[in-house]
Amino acid sequence: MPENLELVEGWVVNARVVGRIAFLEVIDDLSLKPVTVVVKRDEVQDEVWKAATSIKLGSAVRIRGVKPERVVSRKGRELHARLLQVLAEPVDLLPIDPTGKTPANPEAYINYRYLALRLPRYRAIFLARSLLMNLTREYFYSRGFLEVNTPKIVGAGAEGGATLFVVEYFERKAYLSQSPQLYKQMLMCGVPRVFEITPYFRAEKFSTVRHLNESWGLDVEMGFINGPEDVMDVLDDYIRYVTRRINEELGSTLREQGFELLPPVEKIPRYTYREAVDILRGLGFNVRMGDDLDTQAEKALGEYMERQGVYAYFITEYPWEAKPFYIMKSEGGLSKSFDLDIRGIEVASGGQREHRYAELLGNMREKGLNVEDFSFYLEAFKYGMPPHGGFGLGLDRLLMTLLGLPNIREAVLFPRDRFRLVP
Ligand code: AMO
Repeated sequence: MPENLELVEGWVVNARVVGRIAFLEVIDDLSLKPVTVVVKRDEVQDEVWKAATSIKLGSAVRIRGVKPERVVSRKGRELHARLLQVLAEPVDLLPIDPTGKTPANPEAYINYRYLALRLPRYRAIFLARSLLMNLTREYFYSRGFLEVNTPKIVGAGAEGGATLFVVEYFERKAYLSQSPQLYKQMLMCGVPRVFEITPYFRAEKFSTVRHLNESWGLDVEMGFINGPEDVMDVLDDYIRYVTRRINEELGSTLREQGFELLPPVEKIPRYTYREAVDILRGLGFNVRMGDDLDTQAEKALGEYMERQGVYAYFITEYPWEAKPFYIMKSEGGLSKSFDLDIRGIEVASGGQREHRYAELLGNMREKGLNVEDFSFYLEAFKYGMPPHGGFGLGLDRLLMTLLGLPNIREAVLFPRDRFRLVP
């Protein structure tokens, strides 16, 4: 084999022959643009020319060749082939056009995600997702948070019984974890700051563009806080960090692909629930104090904020009755809670927790919970549990709002919804 040959391995997404030259576009590494492989009749042996001119789109190939001194291809990378090996040919019609010219049925992009990943749009989404995960780890790791992994098969749920998936666990009934809530709080009795990147399993019967039955979240919990503001400060800084870094690292790529990438976020404004209700009433919504804000109201509030140039905002001090038992009460029936909304979609929620044993028991009884089911959790509140708080953030939703995706299913490789269990 001649010296100094470069190697390209990947899939042929486009091919054409012009006289005595064949051009193959091959997607090889994680870049969005293919490398143009130029095969010249006079530079290669007969079988290479034959393979290049009869190649089936979608084939997996291994090519060796030389890089030209001057690149002519507008896509920026070029290789002049010497050797070409077809490793695998499609044996059926491709359900997604590899050239991207003919759009497929929208379901095909989910059913054949691996083929969709050969297209620049889907590569870009999942490059952004991978970067988001990395930045998230890096952010919390470098700020003294312990990364933890809590059980996903559990004996009790924190977010309401109706949305638990039941699992057969030998002679007993168990559930898939809705969130690490109970465990991350218990850990506050031993370490000051934790985070977890985790799946949430929720048996919600919704069929919306923002709900999945298996979604991925970022859970954060911090001890020794002075109030929910300390937690919001961290979440605010994290959002500023990831929006800035994603803009720096993938901004032009994502915009080129047509995504309406969220610009770097500045300090996130905080509105109380009462203020949000007043704004909504001003917009003609009939919201009663105490109501949770529904999707329509959230959306309208998002549009209102966007008109003021605000994409991300906190809504604080929800009525306690609209919040889970673990959230600390505050005066006037309110709570030390917050939600973070981006572009009119709830992306995170959290708050200060009730860390006092007696008050926590009271909260649980008020919400009608069977205290015995939670005794393992309550134990941790007997041995010096400090004031603490945290949040849970939907990473799929964050990616969706960052890129302006119309549907959360686009942000997940193999989404799980009520009707979708395969692939
Ligand atoms: P919550 O139930 O609000 O809070 O969930 C936190 C965030 O997770 C995301 N999320 C979902 N994303 C997609 N599909 C779903 N079905 C789904 N459910 C939730 C949302 C939501 O804001 N334990 C608390 C958090 C805390 O207080 O620390 C909790 O689970 O973006």
